[in-house]
Amino acid sequence: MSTRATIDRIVETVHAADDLLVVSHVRPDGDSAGSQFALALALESLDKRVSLISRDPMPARYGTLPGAGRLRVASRLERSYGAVFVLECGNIERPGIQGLESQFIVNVDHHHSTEPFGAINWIDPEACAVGEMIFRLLKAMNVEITPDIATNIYVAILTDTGSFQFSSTRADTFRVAAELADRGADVSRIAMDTFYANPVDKVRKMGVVINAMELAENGRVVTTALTRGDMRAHGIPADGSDIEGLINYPMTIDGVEVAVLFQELDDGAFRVSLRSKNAFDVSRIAAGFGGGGHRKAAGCQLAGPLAEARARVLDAVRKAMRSRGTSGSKI
Ligand SMILES: [Mn+2]
Repeated sequence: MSTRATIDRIVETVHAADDLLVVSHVRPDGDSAGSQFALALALESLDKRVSLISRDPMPARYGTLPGAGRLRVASRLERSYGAVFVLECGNIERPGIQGLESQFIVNVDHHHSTEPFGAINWIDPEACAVGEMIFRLLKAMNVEITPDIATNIYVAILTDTGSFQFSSTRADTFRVAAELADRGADVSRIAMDTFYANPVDKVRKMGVVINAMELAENGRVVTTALTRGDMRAHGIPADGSDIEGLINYPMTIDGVEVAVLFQELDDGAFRVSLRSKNAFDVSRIAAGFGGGGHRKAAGCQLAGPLAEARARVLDAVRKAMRSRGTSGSKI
């Protein structure tokens, strides 16, 4: 089905339903939060009844976004809805919410590995953020882009493009961003609220991540870890689900092409975040361990201990690099 036809179906679905739910993935990030709030505000402007549910609470920097107050934290649906938007999720498990399977699902995502688990599936790997897709959907629905909606979509795009640095940033990205600024998104205030309002523990975690760095493959790969022991040693509460952006600083090392962060979970397993600077496709590494994501940003989960998890991932990266025979060319 063409993109146009898919969007038309989504618009029809919205018009036909009164009672809509919008969910996104566990451990919310800027794209999931901004997209959820923007869509909820837009649907409300069409006089729809809208519910917003997340399994995890919002990180503080997104909890003050317009519309965030409507969000309810829950891990189970109590009833059925006219339609349920599932935003930025690779599969039906990603929201961490029970009871989704039986709902009429509209799946909106921009990961190329996303499964078509919805009744309607709009998957656009070209989109720089789900927020960009929401922008296009609102246009198709003739919804007015208010300053509150513009703010949310701008946050989604700003964070998911790494502040307009990733290769997902196209000329169109700036056209959308420009329109959002025209519609009242305060770009400098949003940047301050998003990147200069970290809890002190988040910055301490960054210290741990930097101290734990190890280079491999002649400096082309950097691995690092956030273990429960290191967190304790630095007096950081181990509640820490918020690791958004922590992997970015190791990525700034000259010559590094791939960065891997191992975050120890309560059960001793490791959540693995992978990033790539060039054409190296980390989503294939993640997929090899049952995860997924984008070519330049992906994740998976591995059993501990850390040394073993690290060796397994490094081995997979090494094999993939050698079979590609890359020279590590920069882009
Ligand atoms: Mn995204």
